[in-house]
Amino acid sequence: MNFPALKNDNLLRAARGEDVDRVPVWVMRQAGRYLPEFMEFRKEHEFFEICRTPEFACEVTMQPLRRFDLDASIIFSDILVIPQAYGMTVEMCPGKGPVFPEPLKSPADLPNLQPNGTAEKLSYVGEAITMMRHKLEGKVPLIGFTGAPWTLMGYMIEGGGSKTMSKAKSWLKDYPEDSNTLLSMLTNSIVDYLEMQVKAGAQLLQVFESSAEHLSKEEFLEHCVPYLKDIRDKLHERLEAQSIAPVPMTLFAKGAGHSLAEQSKLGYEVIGVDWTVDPLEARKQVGPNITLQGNLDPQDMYKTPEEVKALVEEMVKKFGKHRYIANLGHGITPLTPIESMKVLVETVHKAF
Ligand code: 1CP
Repeated sequence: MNFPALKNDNLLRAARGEDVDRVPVWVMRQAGRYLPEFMEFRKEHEFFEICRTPEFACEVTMQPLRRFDLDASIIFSDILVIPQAYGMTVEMCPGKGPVFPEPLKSPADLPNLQPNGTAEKLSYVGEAITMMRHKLEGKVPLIGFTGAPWTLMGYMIEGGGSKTMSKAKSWLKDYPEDSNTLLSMLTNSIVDYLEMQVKAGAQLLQVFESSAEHLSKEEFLEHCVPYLKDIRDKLHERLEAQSIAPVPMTLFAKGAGHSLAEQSKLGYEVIGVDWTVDPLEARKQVGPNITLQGNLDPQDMYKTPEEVKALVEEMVKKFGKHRYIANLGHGITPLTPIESMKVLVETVHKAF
């Protein structure tokens, strides 16, 4: 595709276990609601209009990079574009988050889903990725992403965010075969979607299993892990068959700190951890050949700059310079002071 040469490859080197000049840092949801320029942009444009218009998606992806010395960009989109591609309506309600007016009520609704051609229907994400690679001029790598099967299933059944994912969890128990059908359907679509993102220019892929937090360890191992492994293995097979080099992959299973050893065996180069996990314990669980990403509590960003600095210093010291990508333990929240982002990024960079 003839993209501009990469100038700062610390993120990719960290993911591959190579030496870095400085610890790379980026922030989940780094584009978005805590930035006044994003809020201004949102006044003019509906959320999914931004996702579907490559120029707009690139503008919003660029916003945090103009303010902070970040080591990665992540393409602006949402995990819920896959359910949309299946024909489900998803509305983004300001202050409330995503809403599905017609969620899946029972397995009888499954035949209404239209999984064929998901990657083609989401070609606008690929166009945004390709455009962004050029606009970045090689400044930092570009991350592509997807929701993981269980997390997407949860939203499709609950009809939006949920404190408990209780309806979706009932499906796992009451309709095990239909749940497997849905999770497998999503797995196949995700592989197609990620393949398309790599071809479009994504340089690292993050898989968000954000709703793992609602499952027990046993449930996570049964309903998430096999599909997460499939995604990685099938994507690699697919790329290899076309002689396309694979890109590093990150698995972020929020609330699954109970299964880091199991996660480390799935073939992902990077494992993201939330703030409930102690960095030293995480390293013990995943061993030396995995890169860890995380894990400041997003709530800590509301503390004073001095406190944020001290917490970040402690975090980076515990993770160490090698095989580490600094991040929050989940997405940045809307009222976070901008100053905290500056302190986070600067403190990480000064650490070693
Ligand atoms: O900057 C970036 O990180 C890229 C953009 C991005 C990403 C990676 C957005 C934009 N969403 C996501 C992923 C995403 N979306 C996840 C996985 C990460 C996570 O766990 O936070 C999830 C669960 C969603 C679903 C979603 N979309 C929620 C959560 C709802 C809930 O309570 O469960 C919300 C609030 C959204 C809306 C959204 N997505 C992104 C932004 C900037 C926003 C705010 C919407 C707005 O502008 O009105």
